[in-house]
Amino acid sequence: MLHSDPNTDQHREIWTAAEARRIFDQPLMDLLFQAQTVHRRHFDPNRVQMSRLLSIKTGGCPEDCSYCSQSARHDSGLSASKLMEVQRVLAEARRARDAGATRYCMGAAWRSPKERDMPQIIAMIEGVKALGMETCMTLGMLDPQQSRQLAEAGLDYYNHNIDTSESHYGKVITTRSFADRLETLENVRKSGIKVCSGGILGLGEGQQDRVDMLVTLANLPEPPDSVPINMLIPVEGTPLEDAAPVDPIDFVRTIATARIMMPKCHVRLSAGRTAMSDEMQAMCFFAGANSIFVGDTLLTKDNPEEEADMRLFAKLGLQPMQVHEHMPEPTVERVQHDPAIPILR
Ligand code: SAM
Ligand code: DTB
Ligand code: SF4
Repeated sequence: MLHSDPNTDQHREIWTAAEARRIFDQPLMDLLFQAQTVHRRHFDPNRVQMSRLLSIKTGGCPEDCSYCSQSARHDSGLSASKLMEVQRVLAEARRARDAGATRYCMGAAWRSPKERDMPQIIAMIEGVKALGMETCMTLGMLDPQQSRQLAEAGLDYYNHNIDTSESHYGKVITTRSFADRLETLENVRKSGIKVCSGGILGLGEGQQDRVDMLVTLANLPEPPDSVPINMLIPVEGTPLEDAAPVDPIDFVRTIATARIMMPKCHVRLSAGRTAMSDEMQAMCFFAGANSIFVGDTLLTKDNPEEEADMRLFAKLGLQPMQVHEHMPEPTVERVQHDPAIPILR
């Protein structure tokens, strides 16, 4: 549905849950074709952005997210660590850059950062930027002043996931609300940092929750620049250790729907790739995913080895996306059997 925005006087798409559900429920071949068509309008379909994660402060988190290995309330066997030294972070970032990552994402198991940690955090942002990489952080909730401090330090992205639909949220996390998450996203956006926000599939949610999560993201005052779609990595000792696995086709449908609803964002095929076949990942890329985490560890759990990803990229003819790479203006051709559908090369 098109609405006019009173602030900018421009028309923008505001999605209803029913419209989004119609997209999600289409026959799979129609959904994939639509998603790939939208994808080609805005991106080179053979380029995938590569981000590298580092846990700069692991475990001991006061929040009760029922999927997470790092919550102090679950017994996942993880030992908590203090905030990492800046020089160690920079050494790791340099290694990631040399292995092809263009964005460095630093994550801390905090409810929100403390004032005393800010100088160290700022030094990490400045140091990673000096290596020529894009910077991303995920540190929990931010107030307006903290967002401004990070923006002034030059932070490019802030990751803060809404995780699931508003109605399923309370079954997964009780120590902070869905509204708290949206408030941090608003503070981040107003400070000028680009928003990275998505969620997890496999938390016991239904199809409508998946669609509703995408509706919330797409209807933010500005859609996020990056949308990570994680597949739950079941962690022993957490309440979700025995959660039912996600149907791979439903996962692909969610990626495709995200691509169609947020055409210009980077849709990241995030946690859970070690449990995905090459074929499933290929379908996710065809559905419009164009970003991944590389390196054999995410924050605390496994990710595919570098060699496995290199083999996959070679098999699929995929290339890494460079920093600030933009799509050249596409040439529009029309398919013979259906003149309404543009094909872009
Ligand atoms: N503490 C910060 C926060 O929650 O905003 C940042 C770190 S937190 C680990 C980042 C995100 O990782 C979560 O929002 C969640 O979406 C994802 N995540 C955590 N554990 C996961 C798991 N076991 N499987 C899949 N995704 C997970
Ligand atoms: C996101 O959406 N996924 C990443 C990143 N943002 C910070 C984290 C995935 C964590 C997977 C579980 C772990 O490694 O502990
Ligand atoms: Fe803490 Fe983030 Fe894990 Fe929740 S997801 S327990 S906030 S580290």
